[in-house]
Amino acid sequence: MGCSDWGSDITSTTYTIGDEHSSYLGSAWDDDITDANNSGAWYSYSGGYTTTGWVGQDLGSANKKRVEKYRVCSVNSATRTYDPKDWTFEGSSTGSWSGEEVTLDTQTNQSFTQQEWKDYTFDNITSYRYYRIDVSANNGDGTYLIIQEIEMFECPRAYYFSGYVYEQGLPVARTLYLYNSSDGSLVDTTTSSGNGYYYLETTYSGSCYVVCLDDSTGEDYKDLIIGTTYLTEVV
Ligand SMILES: [Ca+2]
Ligand SMILES: [Ca+2]
Repeated sequence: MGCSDWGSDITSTTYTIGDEHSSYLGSAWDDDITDANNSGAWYSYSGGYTTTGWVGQDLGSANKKRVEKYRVCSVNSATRTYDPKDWTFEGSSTGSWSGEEVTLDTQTNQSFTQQEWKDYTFDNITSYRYYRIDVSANNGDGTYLIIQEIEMFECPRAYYFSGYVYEQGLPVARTLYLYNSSDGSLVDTTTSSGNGYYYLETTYSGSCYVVCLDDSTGEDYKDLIIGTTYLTEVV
């Protein structure tokens, strides 16, 4: 996807999760892209060094992010067989990684030069608490899978839906509901009082059905035409 300004890396050593050697905890996120051997690089480990594995972030329940880009920096070593070759980048709401996770990006046959950053972007409309990169193959080494650094980014943009509702009586509290027009799932909601113009800022991008309800009566308002598809717009 395109984004005019990706903002800052959202990752942190304090959020780290995954299979890694205890000497290298958090080293995928520590901003150290130089030191390959003394905890500046992530080594996949599960009881012993492994040539496949995963590392990720638990951002916390109050800090979910809508990631649409990540970057991978190869280890600062002359040996290129350590590098990841095939992987998926996944988001999850539970962190159980038992099948509920969503694959957001898939890469195969990737190769790097020494200490090289590579950027990967994709479309994602959901904010997740958990993200990970799950590597299924390295570039041929029989012992190690090493990644020097990973970063993740949100596109700091907002979308909005706006609509006019005619008020027949005194202003009352009302709620706007946005539904995904493809699968009918509720994607956003907001409560507002007063009459006239309603404005809902949302992270949902795309087409939607919108319903506006009077909270006291449950009455819907036909000036937002029920069954009509609307589009959210970039602010
Ligand atoms: Ca970082
Ligand atoms: Ca690092």
